[in-house]
Amino acid sequence: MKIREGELRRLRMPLVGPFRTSFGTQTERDILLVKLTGEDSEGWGECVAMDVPLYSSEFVAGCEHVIRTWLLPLLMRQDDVQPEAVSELFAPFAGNRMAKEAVELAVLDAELKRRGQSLAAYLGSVCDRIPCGVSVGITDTTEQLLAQLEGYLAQGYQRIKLKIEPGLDVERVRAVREHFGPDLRLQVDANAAYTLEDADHLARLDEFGLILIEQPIHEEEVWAHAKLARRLRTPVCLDESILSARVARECIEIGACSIVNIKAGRVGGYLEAKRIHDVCAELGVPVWCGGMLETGIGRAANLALAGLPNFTIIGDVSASNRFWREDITEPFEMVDGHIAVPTEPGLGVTVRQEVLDRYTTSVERIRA
Ligand code: OSB
Ligand code: MG
Repeated sequence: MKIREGELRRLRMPLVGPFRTSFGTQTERDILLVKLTGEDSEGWGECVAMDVPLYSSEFVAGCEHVIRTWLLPLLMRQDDVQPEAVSELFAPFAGNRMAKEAVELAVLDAELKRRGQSLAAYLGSVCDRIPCGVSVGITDTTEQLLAQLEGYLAQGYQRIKLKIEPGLDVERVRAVREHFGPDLRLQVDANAAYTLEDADHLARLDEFGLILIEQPIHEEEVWAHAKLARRLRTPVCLDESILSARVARECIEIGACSIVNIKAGRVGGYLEAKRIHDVCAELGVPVWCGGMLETGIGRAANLALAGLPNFTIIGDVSASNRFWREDITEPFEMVDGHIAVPTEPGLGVTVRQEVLDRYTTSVERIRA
């Protein structure tokens, strides 16, 4: 496929409610979309970078700059672009994985539409629907947290992830356990808010039967995670630290984690995400699909990925209305605690132009 035109579009979309993590509170999302047009096909990609570099070093304006200045011009100089060649084409540029992922996803969508194949079938999905979990932000009070969980469980969510931070951890988890009982599937995510010094404190979570604790320590301290893992009964899962299949293998081999959160944006694309899935399967480590407050575009791709066979832990796969009053594609709805995996070619979603235009703050077109 020859790429004729690239479109970079920024959106500002309000969240249905504030989302607080140990690194900050979000009330809206600044989203970058990439649209690629070839001779007979077009495709969409979503960049998951946040507007401020708090979760990782990438941020949306930086991704836009990288895509506009280096990635798209290089892509548009190619006579034939195939999704399998994109990551190698971009390999000379260090890092910038979220920028690369957005472009690769648009190539995948456009090319798979030409091939008449869904992203799920292409990646090797074995499921037609995915069980739903929800990531729940830190609340001001325990009562608010319990009320929110009541609501999510009534809707059918099958697993709860609680964001935690020092001071809002053990007692919150205890309250949730006491209120909802031992059968609730429960895990926590610290977004790197602790250090190895907190090992004894974090071991107090052991009594609550958590599925896992996600990224307790700074992303660069993988050896500290290995030492922590030996002091906890709760399995340690890594998110921010896992930047590639290579890193995933190393982290597993040194014992830094026994479960992996896979987010395509964090690792540079859905093909690298699949490679991480494969490495983890080879090493006997279960994986689950993370999320980054995606619109229907990124959500469709996550559903396709989450259907791979080693996604044996319920992920942050939630319905469109978890974050949005109105989605820019047809909304993903949860039925009996599951969301159906799109089956149409490519991402299998249609962008609603009228909704898109209402949330758009800027559009830039780049021609070959
Ligand atoms: O650490 O998993 C995380 C959202 C933004 C940045 C980091 C994380 C998250 C979430 C939300 O937990 C997951 C979702 O999109 O449902
Ligand atoms: Mg996380």
